[in-house]
Order: sequence, then structure tokens, then C-alpha cells
Amino acid sequence: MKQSKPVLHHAPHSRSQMSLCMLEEVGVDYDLRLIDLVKGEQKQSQFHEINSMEKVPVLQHGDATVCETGAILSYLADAYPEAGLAPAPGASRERAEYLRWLFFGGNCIEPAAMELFSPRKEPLNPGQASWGDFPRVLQALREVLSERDYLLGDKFCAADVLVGNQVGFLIRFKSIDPAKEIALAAYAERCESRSAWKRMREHEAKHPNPWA
Ligand SMILES: N[C@@H](CCC(=O)N[C@@H](CS)C(=O)NCC(=O)O)C(=O)O
Repeated sequence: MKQSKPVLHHAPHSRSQMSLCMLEEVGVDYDLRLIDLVKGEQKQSQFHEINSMEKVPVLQHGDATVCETGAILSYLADAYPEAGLAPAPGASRERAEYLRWLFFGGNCIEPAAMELFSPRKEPLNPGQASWGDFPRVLQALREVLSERDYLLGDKFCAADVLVGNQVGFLIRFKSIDPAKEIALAAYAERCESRSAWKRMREHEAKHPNPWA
């Protein structure tokens, strides 16, 4: 395990709160470097050097730089196995399911949600779009979460940090109706009641929300 402190380049109230939540779940000491997206700090050359996409989150740890939320969550789960947030790397049914949901968050939930918020004039063919469409994404989540408390069963994992935050976000933005989607609403509540998530929200509450 690397001994240096992880550093998260973070913009409060942005997608990087999922990486902040993960650091709290892992329970290690870390530093935050705040990036003001409204002022355009992500476009400055020092930041471009660490993420050529000019987006938060970015995690730095020793000589490693990790961009992309799913990769950061996976990196932290593997770097701190004692936190028990991922099935051990290797060929196992659990690891396969874990990877599926970790990638599902970024590859399917995220683009399907963006399609909802900014619909296209010509809707995409769900057979051609790699994420299908929002109804299919919702159905996949419904199927797993009506059977299980968390994506892998009883045990919370790093994929729940991603998917749990995304489901909570979709409920808050009224894309998922909690009165109809009882299992999804209960899942989001289960995740949000974790102490790490409360600490993440306390961090976020110290900063005004520029998007509100
Ligand atoms: N694919 C990235 C997306 C991250 C992202 O969209 N970050 C937004 C904040 S929510 C950002 O930094 N936007 C600033 C910009 O593009 O100028 C991930 O999953 O980490």
C-alpha cells in the first residue's frame, strides 16, 4: 500500500463529490485542492497537465494521477483493501459483478441521465447507443435492487458509492419518482445514511453551491 496521502482535486457540489465520498468511505487521511469551476480554474495550464479533459475529479497519490470517477473509486478500493470496498482483484463472480456496476455508472447511468436532461431533437436508437436508454438503465437497476440491499448483495462496495450517488441525484432531480421506485428510493436512503456520506455532505455544506 502506498503511504503518501491521497490528494483530491475537487469542486464542491460537482461530480467530484463521489470521489470525496469514497475517500470518506476508505477512512484515510487526505488533502483537498479546491478547483473553482466558475472561475475556470480547471482550464489553467497546471490543471490541464494533470487532466487534459480539464475536469474534476482528479486524484493524486504518490506518483499516480487518476482521472475519471469510476477509475478513482476503483483505484482507492484496491489501494486500501482493508476498507473492504471491493472484492479482491482476480477471476471471481463477485469481482465480475462489481466491475459490471462500476462501469455501468459511467457508461450507462451517466449518459442516459444526460439524455434526459438535454433531449436530442432526433432521439438516438437505443440499440445503437451504448447505454441503451433511460428506461433500460432504470429497469436494470430495478432488477438488481429489488433483490438486494446493495449491488453485490448485503455488502456495500465502491460501485455503490457511484451508483448510490447517481440514484440519489436522479431522485433529487425528479428523474426517478421515489413513490413509484420503492426499491431504488430505499437503496439511495440506505447509502445516504452511511456516516461517510454524512461527512461528505458536511464538507460540501461549507461551500456555497454555485449551481443552485
Ligand atoms: N467523466 C468525468 C466527468 C467529470 C465531470 O463532468 N466534471 C465536471 C464537473 S461535474 C467538470 O469538471 N466540468 C468542468 C468543465 O468541463 O469545464 C468523470 O466521471 O469523472
